[in-house]
Amino acid sequence: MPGTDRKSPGSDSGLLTEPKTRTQRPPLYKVLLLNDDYTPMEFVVHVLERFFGISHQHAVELMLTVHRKGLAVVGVFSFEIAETKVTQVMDYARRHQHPLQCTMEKE
Ligand code: TYC
Repeated sequence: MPGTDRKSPGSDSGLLTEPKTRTQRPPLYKVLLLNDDYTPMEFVVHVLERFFGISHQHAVELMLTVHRKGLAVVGVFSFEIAETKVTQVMDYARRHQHPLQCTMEKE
């Protein structure tokens, strides 16, 4: 029947065509640690190890980068994971009465 032979050679079966819309990657968020004059260096190193799974050696280097430059990216995550990390660090710092600040921004 004319018009019903959708898979005949040369007709568009839809199998090799580009999708109508591009698949969107979920946005990523940088988690930043900010320097201050009061939080002890060892506390920052501990936070990086505890909440970001960073090795002791890397944590010391990263803490010193924040100390010298004012801030550093300590991880890149989906929105929900980034938000959880920020909340965990801020709560932990507050409980220990340190003014450490942790924020996130879209990559
Ligand atoms: N500047 C702090 C000090 O000299 C150390 C420090 C490092 C604080 C990193 C916060 O995110 C920070 N004790």
